Amino acid sequence: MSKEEILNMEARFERYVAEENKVEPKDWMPEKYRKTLIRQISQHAHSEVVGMLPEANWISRAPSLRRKVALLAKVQDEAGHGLYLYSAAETLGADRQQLVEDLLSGKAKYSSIFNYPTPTWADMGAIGWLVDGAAIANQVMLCRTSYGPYARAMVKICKEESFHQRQGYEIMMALAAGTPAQKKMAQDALNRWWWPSLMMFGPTDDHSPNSAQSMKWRIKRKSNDELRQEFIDKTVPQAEFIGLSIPDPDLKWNAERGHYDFGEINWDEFYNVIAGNGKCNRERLAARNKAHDEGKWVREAANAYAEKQRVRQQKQTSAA
Ligand code: FAQ
Repeated sequence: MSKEEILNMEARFERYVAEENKVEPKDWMPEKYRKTLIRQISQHAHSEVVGMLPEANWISRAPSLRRKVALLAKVQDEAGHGLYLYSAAETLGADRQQLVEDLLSGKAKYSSIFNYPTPTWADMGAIGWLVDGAAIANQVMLCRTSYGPYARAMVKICKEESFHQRQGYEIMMALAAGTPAQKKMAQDALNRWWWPSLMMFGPTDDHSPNSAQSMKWRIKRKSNDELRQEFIDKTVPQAEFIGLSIPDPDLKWNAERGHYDFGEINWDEFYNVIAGNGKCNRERLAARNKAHDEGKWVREAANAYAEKQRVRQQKQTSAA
C-alpha cells in the first residue's frame, strides 16, 4: 500500500470509530491501533493472573466456610478474566505463548496494585472494595471501547467485578462493626490500600503518554484523572457509611467543583513499583514462574492429547 493510501485508510478508520462503530478482528486497522490494544489488553490479562496471588494467600485461612467459598469463587473468576483477555489479544494476532513469556521474564507490565502484601484478613476486604472498585470504574468505560472483542469481554468481566466489590465491602462492613481490634484491622487495611488504589488509574493526564491517542481512537473513553476522581467521589461516602476514615488529610468536598479535592499522590512510589521495585514484585514473578514450571506436565499432556486427536481425525478423513 502506498503512503497516500495508508493515510486515506487511517482517515476513514478515524471517522469510523468517531461514529461509534466497533472494530472487529478482520477489519483493517492502523498498526499502531493494533499494537496499543495488544499492549493494553495483555497488561490487563497479566494483571488478572498476577492479581490472583495476593488473595490466594488467604484462601486456606479464610475465617469461615462462607468467606472461603466467596474468595475461592472470586479468585477463580480472575483466572477466567485473564483467559478472556488473552483470547481478545489473540484476535489481534498476538501470540499467547509470547505474551506469557514476556510476563514471566519481567518484560511485560501488570498493574502496580498487585505488588503490595496482604498481611491480614482485612486486606481481602480492602482489595474487593477498593481494588475491584477501581477496576470497575475503569472497566465500565471499557465496555464501550472501540474494539469489539475487548468491549464484549468487558461486559461479562464487569458483572463479575461487581460481585467482587460487594464481597470486599461486606468484609469491611463486618470488620468495621466488629470488636475494636477488628475495626482497627479494617482501618489499617484501608490506610495501606487507599493510595495504591488511586495509582491504579495510571499517571495524571499530563504525564500519560498513551492517553491522547487512545482517547482519539476510543480505546479509552475517559481519562486517567477523570476516572480517579469518579472513584474517589463514589468511595468516600462508602467509607463514611461504615465509620472508617480515608487516610488523606487534604480530602475535602469542593461544592464548587462538585467533587472531592484530594492530596498529592506519591508518584515516585508508583514509578518505583512499575519499574519492578515494589514490595512484592520479585515474589509475584517468582510465584508465576513456579506455577508455570509446575504446570509443564499439564501443557505437555494437553498437547499430546491434541496431537492424538489430530492424527485420529486425519485417519478418519482419509478413510472416508
Ligand atoms: N500499573 O499512558 P498511560 C484488576 C503504565 S485489573 C502498572 O496512562 P494507558 C482486576 C502504562 O501501561 C487492573 N503500569 O497508559 C482485579 C504505560 O506503560 P507502557 C488492571 C501502569 O495504557 C482486581 C505507562 O504507565 N486494569 O484490577 C499503571 O493509556 C482484584 C503510562 O501510562 C487494566 O489493565 C499501573 N497502575 O493507561 C484482579 C485496565 N498505570 O505500556 C485481581 C485496562 C499506567 O507505555 C484482583 N487498562 N501504567 O510501557 C487501562 O485502562 C490502561 O492501560 C491504564 C493506563 C488506565 C491502566
